[in-house]
Amino acid sequence: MDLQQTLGNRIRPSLPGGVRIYAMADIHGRADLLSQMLTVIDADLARSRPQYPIHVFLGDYIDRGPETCRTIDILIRRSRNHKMVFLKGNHEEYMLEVIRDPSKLQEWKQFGGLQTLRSYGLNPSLNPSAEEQADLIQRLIHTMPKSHFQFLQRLRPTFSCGDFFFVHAGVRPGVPLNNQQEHDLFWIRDEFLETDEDFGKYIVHGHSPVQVPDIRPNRINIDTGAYATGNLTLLTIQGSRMLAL
Ligand SMILES: [Mn+2]
Repeated sequence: MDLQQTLGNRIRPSLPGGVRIYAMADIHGRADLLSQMLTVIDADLARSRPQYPIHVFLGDYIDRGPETCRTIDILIRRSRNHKMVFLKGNHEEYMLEVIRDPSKLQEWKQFGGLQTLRSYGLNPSLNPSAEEQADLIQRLIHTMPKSHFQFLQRLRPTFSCGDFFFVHAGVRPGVPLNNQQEHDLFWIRDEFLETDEDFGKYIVHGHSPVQVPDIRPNRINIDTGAYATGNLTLLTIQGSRMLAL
């Protein structure tokens, strides 16, 4: 892709020397695609031998796809010997919300929570009563490995490196990057997607599926709807070069 053409007169964003970032968004339980991509990264690491490789995941690891549990396992295991940054998506925020308040279970099911429950071996009935809902969440809490809870609780809202700013959904126009509300960072769509405001950093995000990575003067969207399309995009950034695969 020709970023320079897209950028016009804006300055090309760049990373500090030696840093190579591998970014992925919206895995949504597709552990199969994640594993494939990690193999691609391993080959790239062996070939390019960057000084400071960093994996950045833009959130929405869970729901919709069939393998939430295995997805989180793979990420936790790999983070033991790789530098990895895990951002929070709206789905993880909602799951933590359901654990606090089981009455939100019905709504969670509407955006793919059922697949998450199933991946942990739970099988709720079609219309569970309030009592069943509370019981189900209790069972989820007991079934989920502690490490998975920690993973969910430690997710960060944003990550910034050099001229790049990584976030799940986007940022609110007109608000400085260091003063954004979490709800916007995890959920925002139109107000962010429609603006060409220069945010001071180049925004790398997911959350709003596109057919191919959408590169704009102020942002790049790498959510290619993996759970439905089978296309998980890997964005590699080094210096001021970006490569989407
Ligand atoms: Mn999302």
